[in-house]
Amino acid sequence: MDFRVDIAVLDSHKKGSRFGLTLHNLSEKSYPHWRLSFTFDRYIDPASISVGHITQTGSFCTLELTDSVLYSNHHVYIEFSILTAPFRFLSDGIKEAYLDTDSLSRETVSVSPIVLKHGYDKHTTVPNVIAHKHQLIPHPEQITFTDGHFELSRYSQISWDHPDNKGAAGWLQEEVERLFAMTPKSIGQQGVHFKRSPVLSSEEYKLNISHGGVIIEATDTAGFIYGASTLLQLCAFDEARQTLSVPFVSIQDKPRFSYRGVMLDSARHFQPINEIKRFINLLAHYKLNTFHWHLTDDEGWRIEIKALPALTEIGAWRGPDEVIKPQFHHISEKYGGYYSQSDIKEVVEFASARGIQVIPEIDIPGHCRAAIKALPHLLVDHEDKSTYRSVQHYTDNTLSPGIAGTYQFLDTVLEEVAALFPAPYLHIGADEVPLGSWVNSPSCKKLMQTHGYSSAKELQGHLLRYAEDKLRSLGKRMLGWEEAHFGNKVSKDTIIYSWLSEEAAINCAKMGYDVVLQPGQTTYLDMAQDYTCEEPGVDWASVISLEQAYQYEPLSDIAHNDPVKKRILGIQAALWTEIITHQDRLDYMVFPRLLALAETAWCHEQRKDYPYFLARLKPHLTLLDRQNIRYRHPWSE
Ligand code: TNX
Repeated sequence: MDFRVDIAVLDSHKKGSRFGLTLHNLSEKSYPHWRLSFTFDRYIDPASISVGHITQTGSFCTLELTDSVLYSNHHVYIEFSILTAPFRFLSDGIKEAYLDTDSLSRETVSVSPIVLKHGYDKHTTVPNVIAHKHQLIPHPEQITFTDGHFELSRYSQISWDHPDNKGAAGWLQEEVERLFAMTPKSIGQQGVHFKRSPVLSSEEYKLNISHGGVIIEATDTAGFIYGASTLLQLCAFDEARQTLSVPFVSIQDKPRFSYRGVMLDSARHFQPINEIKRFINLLAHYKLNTFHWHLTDDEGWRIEIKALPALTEIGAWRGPDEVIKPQFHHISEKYGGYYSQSDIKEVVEFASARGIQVIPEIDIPGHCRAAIKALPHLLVDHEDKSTYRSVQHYTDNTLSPGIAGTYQFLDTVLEEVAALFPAPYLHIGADEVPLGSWVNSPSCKKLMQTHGYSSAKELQGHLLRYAEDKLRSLGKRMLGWEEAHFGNKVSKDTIIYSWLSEEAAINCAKMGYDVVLQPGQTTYLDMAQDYTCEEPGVDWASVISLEQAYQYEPLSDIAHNDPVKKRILGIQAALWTEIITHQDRLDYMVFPRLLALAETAWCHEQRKDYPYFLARLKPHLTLLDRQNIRYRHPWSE
């Protein structure tokens, strides 16, 4: 490449760092007029730049210098500062860069790894363990092994006693084929029988393996899927004989929490539908029952809304020549994508066949930049002179509760989304509304006067109550991040997802809200996994090692008999995707930490044991290998 950018931390302390940036022109030509664009996660203090001028929208920065020729085989050097915590990881640096000049078409600029001042350099090791004879994750409630093995071959039969069990039986067959390249032919001999057992509760299952074969008992699809997923984990494949050997065992099993979720952000980076289905299929193996789909954010709108096509025509794409400028990665090209309504139906059906409900999230009133850019005629409050900057450095990402267009947008979007997803829930976001929003908007001031509101937070409550009523009329219960109760307007029907801390969850539970726990410090899979600077990830909430993920115990400070605990519906892991550029990176961040969290979601505290988990994980890795899951190896140096 003809151009290169180097960046180094010059000075760093708790509340800020200074950087030196060098742009090298390695070509034989000089450029009198040029502009460098690059992505950088933190907000650059505009007053701190040594020469020139930087503009920043989200992570997208553009640097311009007046009267500065970029001479052939020379460089330009600038300095700037941030006012936030020090950089610890190499991935904290400049992600990508390109150069615009008068005479050249856009040129990609290579980016050298950042030179850190206080990078992490402490590698932690996972204790070595002896592999256990079985690799079951999550661990079943009751399990008794007896001597002997049953053999499954391609002549085994998978049968069922009720048409409703057929889906799970089909899934087992598909997974045997996918994992072991072996197709049970359903021709005649004894094998696996799916038996309906109405005495069991929802999601509960029994698995019995003896001389007579395998019997899976359950009362609903989820229970049968869990029985089948346990069976798959018990299979030892004999390559030479092309058989699966399963030990004689008797298992009775049911979940600890009724809500066991994973949130995936498809807005910051987009995952094609086949990756979404692969991900959902894996959730079924770990007995997780909810896929929370974060479909909209500042950086992209990912769900087709037929009545508002601009949302995806404009809002689903970003790039140097698009309405929405590049962010994070893939910056010199048009990047994005969206799920058509038929894609969504396909995903919902796929998930439901695996006992998984899909809950969509439409994030309002903050995190709405893509929608606002796509529908300015509806969503821009032209008189609003408020100034704010969101956590992710946007100054124009908040819906206005003071204009009619906002309500028209909400009605249309919520009606279409509610009709697409059968789950009785819809997540409305409500997180991180920037301070300062709406305070200089005449229409918002008027709304405040009409209702006697005294703070802008009440406007957020006003809008969310509208959304809640609308959702109720559509037969849905509203879910929201912990800020959803701000302004004290939504009803106690709303379910709160706490993410900032456990205290927030306790407070909300005490106020009478049902809560789902998703604390950043233990369940955020975009957090780095170790204290070394090469580790991908962020650390604003914490570094989360496998052990920390495993040891998470929801509301551990509260007594078991405290009624507040009854308000906890369950736990959820979250994958925000600012740094998840492709599937291998997703795998690396998710596995095996998700297995640790899945065990907490399924197993009671008394049955959890980290060394025992590791002993099961060790042989389990072979199963991940079989599926080409690019997990972070717990024992590799
Ligand atoms: C906080 S958790 C966010 C997300 C970011 C995430 C990055 C929450 C409700 N908001 O918008 O992607 O941090 O870790």
